[in-house]
Amino acid sequence: MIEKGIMHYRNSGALGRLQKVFWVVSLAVLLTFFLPQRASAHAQYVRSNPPKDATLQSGKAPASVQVWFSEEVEPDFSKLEVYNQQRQQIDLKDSHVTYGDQKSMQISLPPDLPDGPYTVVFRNVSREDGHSNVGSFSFLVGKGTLPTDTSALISKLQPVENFNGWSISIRWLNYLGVAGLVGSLAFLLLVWRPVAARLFAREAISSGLNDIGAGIEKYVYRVILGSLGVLILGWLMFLFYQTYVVGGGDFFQQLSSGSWRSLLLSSRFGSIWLLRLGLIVLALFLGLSLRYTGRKISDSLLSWILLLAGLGIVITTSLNSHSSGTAMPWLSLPSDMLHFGATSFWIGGLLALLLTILVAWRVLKPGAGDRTRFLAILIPRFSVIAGICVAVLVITGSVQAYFLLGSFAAFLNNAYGVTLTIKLAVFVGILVLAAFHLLRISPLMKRFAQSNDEEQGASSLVAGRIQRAFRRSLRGELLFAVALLGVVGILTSLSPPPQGGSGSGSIERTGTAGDISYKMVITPGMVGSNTFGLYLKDASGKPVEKAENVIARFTMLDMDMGILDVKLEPVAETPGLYRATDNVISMSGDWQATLIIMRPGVDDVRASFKFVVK
Ligand code: HEM
Ligand SMILES: [Cu+2]
Repeated sequence: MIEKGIMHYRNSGALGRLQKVFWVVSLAVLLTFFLPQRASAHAQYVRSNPPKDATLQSGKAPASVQVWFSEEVEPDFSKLEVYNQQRQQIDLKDSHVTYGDQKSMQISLPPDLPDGPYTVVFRNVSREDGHSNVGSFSFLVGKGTLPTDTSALISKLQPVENFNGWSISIRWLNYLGVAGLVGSLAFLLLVWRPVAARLFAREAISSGLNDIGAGIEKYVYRVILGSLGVLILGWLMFLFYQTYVVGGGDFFQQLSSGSWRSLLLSSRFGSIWLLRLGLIVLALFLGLSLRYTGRKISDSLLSWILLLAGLGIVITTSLNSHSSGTAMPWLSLPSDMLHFGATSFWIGGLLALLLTILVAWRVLKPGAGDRTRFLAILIPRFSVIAGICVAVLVITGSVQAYFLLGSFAAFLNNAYGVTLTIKLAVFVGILVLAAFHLLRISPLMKRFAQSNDEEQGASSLVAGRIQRAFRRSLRGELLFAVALLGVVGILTSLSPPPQGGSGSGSIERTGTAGDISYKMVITPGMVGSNTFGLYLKDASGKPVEKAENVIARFTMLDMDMGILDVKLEPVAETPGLYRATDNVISMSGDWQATLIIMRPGVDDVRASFKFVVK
């Protein structure tokens, strides 16, 4: 019976419009992925001097080591250390952020360092999102082999896995608190006010409008105070959690160490934390004054200021998110703010909508048609706001995904991408329910509201049954939404996948030279010192070990700089690999490399390729 009634009044016009919107949005999303890719993630290793895996000439150990990261790092909570083959720390313990470049760190080495392999380990905390990262790389002075296992050195730095239950639940609490505060308030101001006016003007319900209004005010007030409580709890936990992240080691030991004080006073995280604390206190003050001056929330200037404070809290969340560490923060930051703002309006609004119906159902008795006419005015108004939020979420979400994933493959080939895909699946589930409310229930209620027919009118049994189904599926929608925020807590605890392209990585070329097939890797492929690794195989697939002389000859194509030869030396532990570190790449632009391979008793072979240095 319900199904039949619903099918009968199916609104195909709105559905058609929704489909068009869907295709336009999908196309827009698709197009963004054809744009060039950019690097991002936590503060990752980008390049260094000496470069990773460099082989330096005997007796030419560097006087210092410099490392560049993909994001700015917290000076007080980031460090480098350098170890020799015996795992003794040999640096001068003066590790510091490079003056004028927050993305780079330096450390000095003692003079007359003996030949041998050295390993640099780093532990940093990103200034952008507060995540910590540890890693290592090695270089070789003179002959020898590069260390292959540096895990013992890394574990000395007490790495913190950013992905853990604390991080996820703190973020979840924060999302719930902001959504409750901002969304319920926005509902009262933007949905309930006009709806109440319309109910009154059209005399849609026989009596009880004031009772409903008072009931909603009471509930929303409780939601606001409850949300503020959740926010305070979440924000205190965040401070303790971040203390643990920057210090590493044992959670409770860090709590009692008092290092949270220096974190508060000398890190970007600390400034944002204090700013947000101020906003929460302001919101609490405004909320309490609303109460004690006896004002109606829906009818007071204070409420608008409270809403602004809530949006301020939204902004502090974005400032501390991955979107503040992208290559274009001026675009991704506002986009993230809109994303989280729309989330809050929508999900907090859903909660307030459910509470409103709960209150109204107590006041409005069944059988009079009041409930039908009430919903016929309430649902469309809420749908306008929810529809705008969904559109904003899809557009800004796509912008975020473009910056943080960079390719379609990244939706599936790493934990971050898979989590985002799961989030989208939950989102689609919510959308199905929302579309059901917007396209089926809402038109039906409007239709029923216009008639007093016993079978198909405002007070009919069918109307009552559809309303019960509606309340159930609305509760389902809210549950899904709360779960979705949990998935987002997981998402923002994970590291977005590292991306290739400019800023990190290396230049790779493969090809053939006579009977030899080669693979050349230039790391980091930027102006300055580079490591050239050339791997050679003969026609039968065996590594070429007996080359007398392997030369990489470089010419700058944009400007005459002459011919620059680099002699590549065989690497003992890897047959077929020839390597050298050199700073021939002295300017950006188009370069050509010619590989010349000389073997005894065979003609020399050559191959050339071009590459671009940014
Ligand atoms: C097409 C749909 C969507 C896409 C592509 C998308 C994508 C993203 C991405 C890439 C992030 C960045 C996460 C990070 O900082 O590492 C994000 C954050 C977030 N998303 Fe979405 N999202 C979508 C829809 C939604 C929906 C429907 C909701 C909630 C109802 C939502 C809530 C959030 C929240 C709360 C954040 C965290 C913001 C922050 O920490 O600053 N998203 N989203
Ligand atoms: Cu991160």
